[in-house]
Amino acid sequence: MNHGAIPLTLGGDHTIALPILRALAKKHGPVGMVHIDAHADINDEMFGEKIAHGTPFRRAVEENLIDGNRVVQIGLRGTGYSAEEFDWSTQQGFRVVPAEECWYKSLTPLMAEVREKLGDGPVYLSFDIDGIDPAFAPGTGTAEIGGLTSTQAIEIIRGMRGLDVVGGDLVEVSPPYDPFGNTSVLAANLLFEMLCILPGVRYDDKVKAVY
Ligand SMILES: [Mn+2]
Repeated sequence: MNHGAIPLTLGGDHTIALPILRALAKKHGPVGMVHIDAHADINDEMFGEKIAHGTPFRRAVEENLIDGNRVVQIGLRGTGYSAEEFDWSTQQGFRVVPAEECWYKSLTPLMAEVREKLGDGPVYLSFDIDGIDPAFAPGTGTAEIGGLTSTQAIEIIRGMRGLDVVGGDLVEVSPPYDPFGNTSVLAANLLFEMLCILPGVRYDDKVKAVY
């Protein structure tokens, strides 16, 4: 951070987003965030723990690391949620986009809305691989059916080009659940896509090269 680097971090457990956001907020103040995930990760506690992979964004709001009015969560679903469970997020100003809102369509129009909501300020991108459907990304610990496609994932990341992205992560890839390595290949490609939308990176669509 002291040398002006933009962190792109690989996980592993989604808990890693919390210390990264702490460091970013020290430099930038509360940041906006695009969060792709099957789960909201806003639990107050998990198995009695305040810091776990289901709680980082509750802590991030409490510690004023993210600006709720500049947060969008995409792909939420899952068997463990009640209808009220997203009320806390919307009270913080989050735009919550459940997976159902993404089914059968391009996410390019949604990303126009996202860019408008996030505006000119600093933005963090937190990408949980389980936001994508297990058909494309089975190698994760808490797979949920009915998720995003790999092309929608690319649309989301490319749709962030032009935003002031100050950091990103790609988390919850779990090699023991990924015996054929296809989830890791997808994750690596999504990180490449992230690299291409960082401010100051020139990307040539035709030759697929980063300068
Ligand atoms: Mn997560």
